[in-house]
Amino acid sequence: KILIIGACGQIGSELTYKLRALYGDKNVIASDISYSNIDIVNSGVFEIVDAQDYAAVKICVEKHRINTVYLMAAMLSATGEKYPMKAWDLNMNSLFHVLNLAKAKFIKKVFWPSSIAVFGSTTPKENTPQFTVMEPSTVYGITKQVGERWCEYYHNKYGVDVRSLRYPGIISWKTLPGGGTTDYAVEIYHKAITDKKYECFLSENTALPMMFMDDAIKATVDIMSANEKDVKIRSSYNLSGISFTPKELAQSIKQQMPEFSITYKPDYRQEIADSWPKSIDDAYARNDWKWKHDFSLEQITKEMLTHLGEKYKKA
Ligand code: VAH
Repeated sequence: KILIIGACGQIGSELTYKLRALYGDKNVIASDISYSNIDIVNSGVFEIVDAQDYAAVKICVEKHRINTVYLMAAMLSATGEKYPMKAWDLNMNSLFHVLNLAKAKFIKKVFWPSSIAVFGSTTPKENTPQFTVMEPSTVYGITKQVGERWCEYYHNKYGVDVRSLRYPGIISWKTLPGGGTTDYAVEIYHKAITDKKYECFLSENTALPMMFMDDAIKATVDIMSANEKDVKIRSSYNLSGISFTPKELAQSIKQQMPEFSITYKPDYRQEIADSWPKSIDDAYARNDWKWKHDFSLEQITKEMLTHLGEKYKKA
């Protein structure tokens, strides 16, 4: 059976829906620190689990006979800069607990998300390679960089089957993201529907690697169902979909909503975004386990405006 830790979050919630559809509701246990996503809580087996409490995680694993854990709980880049030690504690303690449960053979397989935030301002910014200089300048990026090293260590030293992806910014409509720097690319669609205008907290030419949620979920399911020997990189795989600037994103919205307008008011998140790559080279993922993305910016904008339009009409 599968346990998703952080199932109420932006990615965790959509992973829960997808994995339940693939493996059956009863075989996927959703858990989080609170009942913060009522749809997830009410749509299947749900447990309150504090990812920083080893005993709590172990009890849930044993109670439900879990063999695979998706650890999706984390504090993201923007919030992590406000609470550095909380970000370090949550992101690292939760990872150690799951890796140690795998080392002790309580679970067989682990998915742990890394991020393009592992890269810093000394990393080549265009088509950032899989192996390159990584000097992250955010606490979140530091936790992802060191988490990758620990995943690789537990795999090489103890044979733990842990698999990881360096997610870019992820765009989705079902669940709001929390505390990320790329969240502007989600907020903008909500504001386009409700206000027909958006004040962007990044400058207009800030290019960032992005991906539609369906592509991120596909990559996650694909790497977790790949043959163990095909997952050659056990730190974390570069993963890419598309890249765009807030200006290009606003243009794609204007094509479908001519009355939409955008203004720019960069805040403390600009410095975070400026330290990240503009685009990512994910050739290793494409070669090792046949990754490829599907959604273009135009398709993402169509999906987002259609679904959010319906969502707000019902609200
Ligand atoms: C963040 N959405 O903004 C996350 C992600 C690459 C960005 O790690 O912090």
